[in-house]
Amino acid sequence: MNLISADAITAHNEPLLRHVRNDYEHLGEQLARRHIDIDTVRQQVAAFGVAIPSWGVGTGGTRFARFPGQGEPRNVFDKLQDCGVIQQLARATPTVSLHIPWDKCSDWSELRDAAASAGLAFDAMNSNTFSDQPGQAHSYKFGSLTHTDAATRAQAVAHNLECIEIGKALGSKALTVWIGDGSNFPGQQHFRRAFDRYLESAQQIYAALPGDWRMMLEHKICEPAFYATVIQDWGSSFLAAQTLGPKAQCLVDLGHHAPNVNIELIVARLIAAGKLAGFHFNDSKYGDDDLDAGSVSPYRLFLVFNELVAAAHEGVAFDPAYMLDQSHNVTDPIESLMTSAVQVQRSYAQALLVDRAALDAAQDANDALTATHLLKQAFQTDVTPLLQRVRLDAGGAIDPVAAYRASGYRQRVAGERPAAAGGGGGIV
Ligand code: LRH
Ligand code: MN
Ligand code: MN
Repeated sequence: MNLISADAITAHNEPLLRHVRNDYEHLGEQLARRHIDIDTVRQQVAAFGVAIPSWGVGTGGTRFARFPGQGEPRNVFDKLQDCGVIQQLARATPTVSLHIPWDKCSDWSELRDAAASAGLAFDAMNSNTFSDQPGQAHSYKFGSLTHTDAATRAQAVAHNLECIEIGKALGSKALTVWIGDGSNFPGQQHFRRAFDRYLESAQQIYAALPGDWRMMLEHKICEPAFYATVIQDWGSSFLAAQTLGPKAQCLVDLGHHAPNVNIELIVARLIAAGKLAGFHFNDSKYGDDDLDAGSVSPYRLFLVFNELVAAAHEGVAFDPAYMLDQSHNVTDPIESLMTSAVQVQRSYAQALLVDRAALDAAQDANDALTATHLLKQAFQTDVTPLLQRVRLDAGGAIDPVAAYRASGYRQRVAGERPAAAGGGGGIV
């Protein structure tokens, strides 16, 4: 695949090597004073990866307008190439998550080979029953898995089964199901019946899951249903996951909650119940804004990772799937995705620095101030040199965005890919 040359990355890194070495050594000294071994933390961070959503490499939009950038990917192969560049430079995103039918292609084994040649594998499959596709027999205007009409529900179930089949061909191990079903008027929908229909449909999908697959149920407070959404919160998601069985778990998209909801507490509850499927990382100020991870509330992202690291530290067995889910409306998506992947990695690294024994002691002693200071101490540690070292060791760029800009990749693909149409609304 036509990515960025290894020589270009080396040339970018060369003048910065000395700084990274010195800064890393200095950070190592600081951490040693806190009885933390920097190399151990580095190895843990190096083993961490977050998936790229295939739809994230195209410029996003709102329902008002979309302003495409240069060299927009034309198809799933172009998307994979862009994902390959992200992984090549930032080295934190070894997998890609596909959305069907947006990413449909005629030869899945060709796609699998293309991914391998870009150094990528496939993460969870995402189904789409929130918009109608050309030629579709039944409309999802009034719902999909929960529709009052049995034939529409059957069509939505069949689509999910097709996603599982495609995922099997690609080596995926999970299906993420998010539905927009709900209502826009009080009285429009019978709440309990709609949920029952959801369970009945979801059970059929669950029954088709291979033994080593997971079904990840993604909740969202509102949009497109602005009065009531069937799977609107982690409570509904949890009830459904419990009913379906052990392979069904709850996926937390950070933007899918009301402002001020304590997401890290939800994460803790789901871990305790053995029902945390994983994450869609993004940030928000108002709702499902799909802003870049950590761009508004990096401390909240850290607090989510603090729950994950605490649980792992305490020996809880769980295996969350990590993915970015963002809409890049005003930036080059490749730059945003690299920056966000590094931000997620940063939050993980910071959470690894929390003094767990001291925190346990402060909690037991009801010493609120010391407890919160311990979290702040970890969060306020600048782990940049550690992250740079992780990238360097893996063959990536010390400064991914600078290396990307210097490579001229966007200008190059703009010459190969015709300009995309802008105009009307749409989420991707
Ligand atoms: C819904 C959502 C869900 C979809 C994606 C495009 O808002 O977060 O994950 O699959 O956006
Ligand atoms: Mn999502
Ligand atoms: Mn969303």
